[in-house]
Amino acid sequence: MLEEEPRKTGPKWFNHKVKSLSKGDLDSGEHQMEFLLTVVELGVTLILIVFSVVVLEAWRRRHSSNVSVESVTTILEDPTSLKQVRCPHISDPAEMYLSLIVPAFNEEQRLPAALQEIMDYLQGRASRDKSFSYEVVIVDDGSVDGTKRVAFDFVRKYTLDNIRLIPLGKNQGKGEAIRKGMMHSRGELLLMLDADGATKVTDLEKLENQILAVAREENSIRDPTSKLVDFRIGDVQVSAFGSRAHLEEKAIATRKWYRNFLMKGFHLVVLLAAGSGIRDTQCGFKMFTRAAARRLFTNIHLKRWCFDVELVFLCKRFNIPMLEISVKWSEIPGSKVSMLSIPNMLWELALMSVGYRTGMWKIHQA
Ligand SMILES: Nc1nc2c(ncn2[C@@H]2O[C@H](COP(=O)(O)OP(=O)(O)O)[C@@H](O)[C@H]2O)c(=O)[nH]1
Ligand SMILES: [Mg+2]
Repeated sequence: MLEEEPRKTGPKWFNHKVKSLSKGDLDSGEHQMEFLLTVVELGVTLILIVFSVVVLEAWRRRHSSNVSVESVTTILEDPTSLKQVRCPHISDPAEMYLSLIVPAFNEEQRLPAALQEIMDYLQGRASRDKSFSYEVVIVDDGSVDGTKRVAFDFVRKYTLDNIRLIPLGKNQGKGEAIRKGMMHSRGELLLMLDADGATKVTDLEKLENQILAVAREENSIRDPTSKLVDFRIGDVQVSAFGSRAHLEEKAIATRKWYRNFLMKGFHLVVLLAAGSGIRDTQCGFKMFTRAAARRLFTNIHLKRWCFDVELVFLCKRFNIPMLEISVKWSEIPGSKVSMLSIPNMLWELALMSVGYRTGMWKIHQA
């Protein structure tokens, strides 16, 4: 019977291998093939590892000054007196009750209305409750429109003690802007919220009340003899994640398809990268006690859209309680998340997984 010629489909070296198989040398041919494939696999894996290590090391060097040795010397400018004011630091004791951190990138259009709503709420609350003190920290992330001017107008109107602007110079990402804002805030409680007013600012009370309840409980477990009078909310570590998970069904029906794709794909990737616990990691409305913020934001590495996932990862590492609380949410036109953000998000999550798992991203016990 005629021996069937093996099909020559591959490159020369492959056909040579196949030929050797047909000549009855099946065993040794199979072994050679396996050996070759193993070598190729090992080579590719090695190249990937070396590449990841090089990138991570470059990242670590570039950002090593972020962690703990933060630029304490950052200067704030008072647009009224034009005097320079020293920026506070998260390692200083709290000077007020609540800080609101607003990252802003090209928000000339959306910022004024959102900021006005925020200021009206804060002023109203302060006039009802004399013990309530607050500040708003706007972080301008290298905007090229009139964001800085809008922010300075508010600083002039409400004074530097109530509202301040940290300019980052060049665009660094939402995560980095929030980190900077957190690092230079004075509150016992620190809330991050978007500049477009997508969340009702009054919802902060929901997060605040739940944080207070959990913090009191944690405090009494930690020190059963302590009285509530001695208790400082900022000293207990708790985080509260605003969530739109309850709106998901309706949102899927109304949101653009790529946003749904982002959301759905994200759940899976987030689960792999940070584990379970928070259903909506990406909501731009999150509150931290000062102690929790100090620990989280002196460690965080990711600078753009996935920093929220790293926050979940770090909360778990530090055993910081995470509360997920439903908030009202309106989709405001003018979003900056686009299809182009997807590769960056995946890249950030891959970096995070490799960074922590290989120990190249160290965890500081701030
Ligand atoms: N710092 C910084 N903030 C950004 C950047 N892009 C968007 N933001 C801010 O992140 C918040 C949410 O942005 P938005 O585009 O509305 O995102 P979405 O609501 O998730 O679609 C707003 O406060 C933006 O100003 C950026 O590159 N850097
Ligand atoms: Mg938005």
